[in-house]
Amino acid sequence: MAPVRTPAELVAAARAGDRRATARLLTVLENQRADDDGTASAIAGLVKGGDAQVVGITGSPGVGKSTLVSALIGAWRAASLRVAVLAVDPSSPFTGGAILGDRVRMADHALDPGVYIRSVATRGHLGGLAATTGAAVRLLEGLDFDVVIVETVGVGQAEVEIASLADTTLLLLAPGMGDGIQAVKAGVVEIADVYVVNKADRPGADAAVRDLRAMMSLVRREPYEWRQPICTTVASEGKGLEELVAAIGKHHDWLAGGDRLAEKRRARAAAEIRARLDAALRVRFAVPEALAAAVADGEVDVASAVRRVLGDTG
Ligand SMILES: Nc1nc2c(ncn2[C@@H]2O[C@H](COP(=O)(O)OP(=O)(O)OP(=O)(O)O)[C@@H](O)[C@H]2O)c(=O)[nH]1
Ligand SMILES: [Mg+2]
Repeated sequence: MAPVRTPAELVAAARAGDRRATARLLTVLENQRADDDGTASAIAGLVKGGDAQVVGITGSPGVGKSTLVSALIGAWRAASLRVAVLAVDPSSPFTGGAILGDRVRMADHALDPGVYIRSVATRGHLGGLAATTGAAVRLLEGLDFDVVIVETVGVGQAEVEIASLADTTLLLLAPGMGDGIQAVKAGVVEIADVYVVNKADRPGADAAVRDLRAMMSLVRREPYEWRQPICTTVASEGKGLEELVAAIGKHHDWLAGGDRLAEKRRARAAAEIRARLDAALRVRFAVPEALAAAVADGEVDVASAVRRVLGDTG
């Protein structure tokens, strides 16, 4: 049996492209309890000071996210950048069929030591996406990846959370899905930095771009604010990739100007701390069943119940 490797050994191996070591480190982070982080802290201390470009990709199921991720990996690898992908599945506590599909679509890169792909399940984890994925992103940064891609299906809270995590957030749409309208409803438009109309080989792509333009013209922007570009791609054929990569680079340059990137990093750190704090508080301050019953029966009001849980008798 192979000897157990110390965190320092694992980090050195992961930096050299050993994917099993990277996986091991991520597993340690994932399995840490909300209120206990001895080993995780040791690892965090070893991987300080990375600086990756974090790119979030969200959009409805089947819109082509994983196919685009695979194409983007190809583009960045061609530029000799090390790329890590976290495929987040917010709906499942396990890594299920959808992720299997992801693996198939990203299989081109399976043997490349400069690429690391991992599925992350967030349901059932205290703190949700921000807590689980935030730590993973930071670890990958510290392991000297140049780009960390976070793919998550655009359902519920996940797409808003991804924006707080990523430097640049891509919103993928496909023609004929009525996506433009859906996006407005969900407020996703606010969080996207780059729009991508994928499946441009299908009818309706021009209309989708027009819809997006019309929608954006309704939003007032100050001159110093970022204006989201609209890219069109055929991810399955690698079409439009160059323009998309350029748009992502441009947004990164815009962030890097002024204090915006540092501001984003601070906001990301704060979101992660809040998520973990939330989880830790829930563990520390469990709600007694008798107290819940008392509130349900109207004997105690909720505000008093909260004070009681916090041990605040004053
Ligand atoms: N015609 C066409 N098909 C595409 C394009 N991009 C992706 N597809 C196909 O669309 C299907 C879904 O692609 P995925 O990349 O798995 O989509 P996804 O958004 O990752 O899906 P989930 O992870 O399940 O939400 C696959 O069959 C792809 O081959 C495209 O540009 N044009
Ligand atoms: Mg996918």
